[in-house]
Amino acid sequence: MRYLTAGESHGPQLTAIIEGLPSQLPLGKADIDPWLRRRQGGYGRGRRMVIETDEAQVLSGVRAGRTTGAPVTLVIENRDHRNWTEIMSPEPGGEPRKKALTDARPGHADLTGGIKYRHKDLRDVLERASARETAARVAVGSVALKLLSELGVEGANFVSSLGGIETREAFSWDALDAIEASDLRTPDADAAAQMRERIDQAKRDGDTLGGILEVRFRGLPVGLGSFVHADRKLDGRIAAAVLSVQAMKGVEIGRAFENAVKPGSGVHDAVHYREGTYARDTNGAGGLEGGMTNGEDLIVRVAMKPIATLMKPLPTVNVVTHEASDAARERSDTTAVPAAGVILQCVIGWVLAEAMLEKFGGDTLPELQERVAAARAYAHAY
Ligand code: EPS
Repeated sequence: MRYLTAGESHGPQLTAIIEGLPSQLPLGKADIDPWLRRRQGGYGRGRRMVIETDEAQVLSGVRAGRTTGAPVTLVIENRDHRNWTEIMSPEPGGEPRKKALTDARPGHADLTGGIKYRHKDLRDVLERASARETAARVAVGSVALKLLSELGVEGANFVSSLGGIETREAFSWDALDAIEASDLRTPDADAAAQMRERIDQAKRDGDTLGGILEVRFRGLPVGLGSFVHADRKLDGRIAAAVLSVQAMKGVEIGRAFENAVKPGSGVHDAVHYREGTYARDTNGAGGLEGGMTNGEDLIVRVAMKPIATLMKPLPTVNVVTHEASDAARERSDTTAVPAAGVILQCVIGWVLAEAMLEKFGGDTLPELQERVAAARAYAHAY
């Protein structure tokens, strides 16, 4: 299974093509659009999210509510494009450029991207570097999550900390509704109130905030991924997917950084045999051993840096005049930490769905379901 996305932040649309999905997967807008809306949410987002009401058009590969096995094309319209038609036009001309960006923002792709692709209007960089692109990856990931749900796998994402304020309540699968209802994607109402205050303060200061996200999956069969070769290790593939999301700078499986300071006896999960199968009472490994799922919940924690566009800008250099200047101020978010969890669940879901298809194959969902059920029975009785 593979996918490609295309589209600029203020171009007409975002486009994604998914190839290799099994046929007979029930799929429609109702499986995709709620994920797009979730991605748009969260306290601290900017005005762009008021302009957009993201929804996907399904343009190929699905008939009568089921995948056919052909490539699936998804399109998300950028409503804001109507304000940018001339600026974003592919036709020659348009010099001098309107809304040209020349004061490179520290921490953004602007300066390095300008040098690499030889642009002096850094809008040619930022339009594709923008986190707007994650809308396409969420649409793609929502299809993967649908496939996983048909195979008995469920995911969750929540904000573990934001702007230095920590969620103190331990995660529970029973807290999914509370997380969903929270504009900070945390079940801890006290922490959420403090996070809102911190975001309001950052907004007043013209500043931005990062945080730590946690994504979990349960119901994964034993043995997705492999230990036999570097590029098949699932932890490496998950880390690559996570760090490919704009602003994600650190990833740990389970409590990796905490585990690093403990002796092995306090980290590794003892194995027992109970009621005719294997059991672990702890999950320090975060669901992965030897680059493979071990049947426990997958736990991935991710550090997001604060967004690079500051309303109280940092010093920079104008790439045309080479004079000192203030970094460009583009409309942006004070924080997108709650949205990031949604995006991360989608991109990790994609890696898991891909690993499912690698292990179990299948042109059709029923074949895949039969094979996953057989593998579960084998692992239980092993
Ligand atoms: C985003 C769209 C962007 C930004 C933000 C996220 O829209 P605009 O640039 O028109 O305001 O709100 O993008 C960034 C933080 C970034 O660095 O590019 C979105 O759809 O999530």
